[in-house]
Amino acid sequence: MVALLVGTAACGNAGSGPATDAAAPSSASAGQQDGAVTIKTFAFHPDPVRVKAGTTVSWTNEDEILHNVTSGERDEADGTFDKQLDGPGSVAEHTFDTPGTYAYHCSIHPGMDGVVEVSSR
Ligand SMILES: [Cu+2]
Repeated sequence: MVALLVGTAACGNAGSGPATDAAAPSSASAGQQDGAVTIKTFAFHPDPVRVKAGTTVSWTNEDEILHNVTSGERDEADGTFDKQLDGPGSVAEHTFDTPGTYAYHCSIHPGMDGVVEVSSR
């Protein structure tokens, strides 16, 4: 079945202009990072890590021992995430949707503290 809609457009909504919701380019702009954090010799690199809202930060353990990434200041875990990294090559991820500054830490090792800085898109 074929429906023909010809010559009946009297409502005037043709030619109303191009769509205005084009997606933003996906390339990172200056000063932003891709969210890849490496854990090496009991430290997070880079620290702070700076990303845009909506970015998934990934932590990769390159040490031979167990670490974790726990959201919040040390002794004030906020419960947003708490992910274990069992050994070399283990990866944990968390997506940061809201701009802000987010502290996190490894609850096993004093001094392993990091920050994620999330900017608006
Ligand atoms: Cu640790």
